[in-house]
Amino acid sequence: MEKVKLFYHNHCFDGAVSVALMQIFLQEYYHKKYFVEYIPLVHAPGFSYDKRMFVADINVILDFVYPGCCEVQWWFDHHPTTFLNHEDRKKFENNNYKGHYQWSPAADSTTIVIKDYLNKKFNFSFSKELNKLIDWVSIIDSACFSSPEIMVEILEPAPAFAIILGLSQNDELASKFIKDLVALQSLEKMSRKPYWSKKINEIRQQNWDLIEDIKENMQIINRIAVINLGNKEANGYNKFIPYYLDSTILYAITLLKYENSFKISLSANPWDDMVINGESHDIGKLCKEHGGGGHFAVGGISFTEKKDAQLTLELIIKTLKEKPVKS
Ligand SMILES: [Mn+2]
Repeated sequence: MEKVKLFYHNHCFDGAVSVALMQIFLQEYYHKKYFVEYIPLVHAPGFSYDKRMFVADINVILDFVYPGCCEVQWWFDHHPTTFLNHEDRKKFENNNYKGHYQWSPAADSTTIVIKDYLNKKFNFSFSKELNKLIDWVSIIDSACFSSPEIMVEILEPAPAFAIILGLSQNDELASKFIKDLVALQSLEKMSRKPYWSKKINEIRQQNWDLIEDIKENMQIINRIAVINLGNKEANGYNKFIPYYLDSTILYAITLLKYENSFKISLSANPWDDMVINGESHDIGKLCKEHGGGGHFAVGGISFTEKKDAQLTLELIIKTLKEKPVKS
């Protein structure tokens, strides 16, 4: 039996679904059974591949860094940051690879890159249900939700599984998710299995508890929501809840407590016109000024001491109250 090794982006819904899609394609298109191994990868400073990783008959990398060596037959990604260095990028641009490689930085997910490529090159289509799943993955991976309800009420299986995979530190859980998705080819059917329905209920309950905590500890002044959860250890945070509770909030700043640290989570309301038009404060930039980082509408800063976190929180609130300056 041929051996397939599938490397993918860990703790990520897009990565895990991409692996399932690829396995479904290989099995159905080539009418074969494979010995399959799933290997999660995480971004870390100094990450690089080692040729000894790619000893299977078929080596696949999905939703992760460009491999830059000839032992990988399939590589699909959409991350703009996929190339580790300039030489790798040149190699790829000069078609210096053997195999099926596709990089689409404008795509909302790797699943859509896979779908389009397999359709064009092999005339292969996934089932209607899997295509619906690919749409969900794209919405979730690009955070283009029509409203905060989707990620707060978690009524649909896709956001539920996305949250479960994102929070889990357990690689076995991701492997089980992929295996079950390959077998059932339906998140709807998976969500009715006792193992997964229990997990889905747990994260829904956790979220309702968090909503209560936020309600009790949120103060809104000048459209800025200040949420102090610094007295209770966080069990995962959901940055959409403030906007779910009050859609007029423009910024939400939350103090979170973890086992050995504190964190400020800062975001701008992605459904507010000021944020959509880029007229709000640049959250990532603001966080960076205080030692953290992020994107235009969401960011975070970590601290070891609570008093430092509180001091920074006050400084940021002061800046948020001022009119943003265009840079
Ligand atoms: Mn992705």
